[in-house]
Amino acid sequence: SSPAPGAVHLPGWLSLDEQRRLVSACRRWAAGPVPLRHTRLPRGGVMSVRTVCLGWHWQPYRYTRTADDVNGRRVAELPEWLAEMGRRALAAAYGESAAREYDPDTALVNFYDAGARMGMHQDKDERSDAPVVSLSIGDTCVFRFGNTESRGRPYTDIELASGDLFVFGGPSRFAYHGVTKVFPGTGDAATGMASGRLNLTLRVTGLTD
Ligand code: MD5
Ligand code: FE
Repeated sequence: SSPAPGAVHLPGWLSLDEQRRLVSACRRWAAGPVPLRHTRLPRGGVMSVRTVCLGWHWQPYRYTRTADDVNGRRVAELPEWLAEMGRRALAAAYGESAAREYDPDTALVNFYDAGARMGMHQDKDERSDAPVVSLSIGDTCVFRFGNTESRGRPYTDIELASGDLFVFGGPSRFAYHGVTKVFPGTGDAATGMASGRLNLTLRVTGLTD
């Protein structure tokens, strides 16, 4: 379905096997070279979500190649198979011609435990307006999809479940959004996520070294 112009939600787009492979790859990336961590915010806060990045390292509010806020190591490369999965996602959402030109260079992998949330924010550290591909695995969450003007109303609460694809393009690319709740025990342990939620986003940073 399309909850807003440029936004496309395809429930259950990932097969169980694809989910299982993504979970196991994300667990490998979580081990390093830059380990999974709670991102520190510039004003002293710490995010409840834990994150690991590929290609480029995101820290609020910029992308770097080395994780100077964690351990100083260079982030792992974004594998070509994952960029290819991003193109297949774009093909499913927008069609083949949009997909051919899509070349994501970073992935952010977010792990949510039962208490984790993500406050309303815009993703604007990228120097590109290319779409963001979002893949969810594990527990169902409430995703709050807002507007481009403010954190407040109007917004729409959408449940994102295991296997769901969401593509944010066009005017929805810079909408405020967040995760207000995770429902414990709603995932299928066969994915490899015994508890919690995993979200993987593919993005184009528009940066060059
Ligand atoms: C998540 N992650 O479920 C979400 C999925 C993040 C983040 O928000 O920044 O790591 S990505 C949702 C997204 C991306 C770009 C635009 C919009 C939503 N949007 O306009 O709603 O962990
Ligand atoms: Fe975001």
